[in-house]
Amino acid sequence: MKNVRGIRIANGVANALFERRPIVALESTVIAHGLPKPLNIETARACEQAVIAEGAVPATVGIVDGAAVIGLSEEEIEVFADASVPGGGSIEKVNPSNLAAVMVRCAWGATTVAATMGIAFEGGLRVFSTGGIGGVHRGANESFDISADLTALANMPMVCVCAGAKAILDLPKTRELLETLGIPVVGYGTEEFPAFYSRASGLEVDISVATADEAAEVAALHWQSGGRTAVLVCAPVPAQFELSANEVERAIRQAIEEAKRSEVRGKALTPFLLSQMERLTGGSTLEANRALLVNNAGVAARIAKSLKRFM
Ligand code: PSU
Ligand code: MN
Repeated sequence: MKNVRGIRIANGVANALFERRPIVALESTVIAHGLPKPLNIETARACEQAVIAEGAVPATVGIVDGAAVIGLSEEEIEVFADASVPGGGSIEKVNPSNLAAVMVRCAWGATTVAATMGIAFEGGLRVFSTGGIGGVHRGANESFDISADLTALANMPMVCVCAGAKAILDLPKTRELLETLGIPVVGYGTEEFPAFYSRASGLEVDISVATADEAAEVAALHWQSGGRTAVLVCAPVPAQFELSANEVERAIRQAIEEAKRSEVRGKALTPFLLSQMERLTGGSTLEANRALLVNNAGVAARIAKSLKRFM
């Protein structure tokens, strides 16, 4: 293990960095707070395997005993999946605003898209894969709840592979903000901004690409021409796992009502809504969530390989 300013890079990842091999960063909030047991550990393993199968190195990121780790071990990933911190304590959801606080307390923390990207970028990684990014919540004009994921995407020149923004959000407002922040939105095998559980949203992408090489080329040109932001590569959920937009929308409205009744807001809102969606759809959102996470990890690995031509 190597220590870089509070960041610990696992040996396998450090070697890959040294040898300039492709690496894909993965987040841990989806493991600890996004998916139920035992699907969370199965999915975390499947994502790492999907990266390896494409010839890249997976690096799951999380806070372990106060250290920001790039490349969690299998045992550490199990702790995130089981919420079984050695010596007790819970696993906080960590975004950039509470990251240092969790590190100072020597606690464990599951990193969101935003926190994962920050740590991974600092460690020298340039490609990251998740399920759906956070964005502008419905009712944000009252609550001001806009995910720190968007701020991170605006500030980190990395490729972020996702299945669009989570459908529980206000997708048109999220799409507007991505444009405002100067973040290129690339459709991977789609002409539309995907809607997480379903493939279409009616919203535009800046460009549609068919291959990882094309996606890598868009990112390289963005950065070579003054872009300092992330490039958002959006791969729709595999067709056989797609849910109908109508079914999803009905469940989302109920889930949001439930959140209001239970007065859930802030960091707890996204995990709450995702678990309500599972309940309201009889678990079919979970199947879609798993499928898109694994698919994205493979796409990210291919892009990481291709990006090596430019770096
Ligand atoms: N994608 C998923 N499941 C998740 C998340 C993303 O398929 O649980 C997590 C990510 O970690 C993302 C976070 O960064 O939800 C967004 O939370 P918030 O809206 O509080 O910023
Ligand atoms: Mn929020």
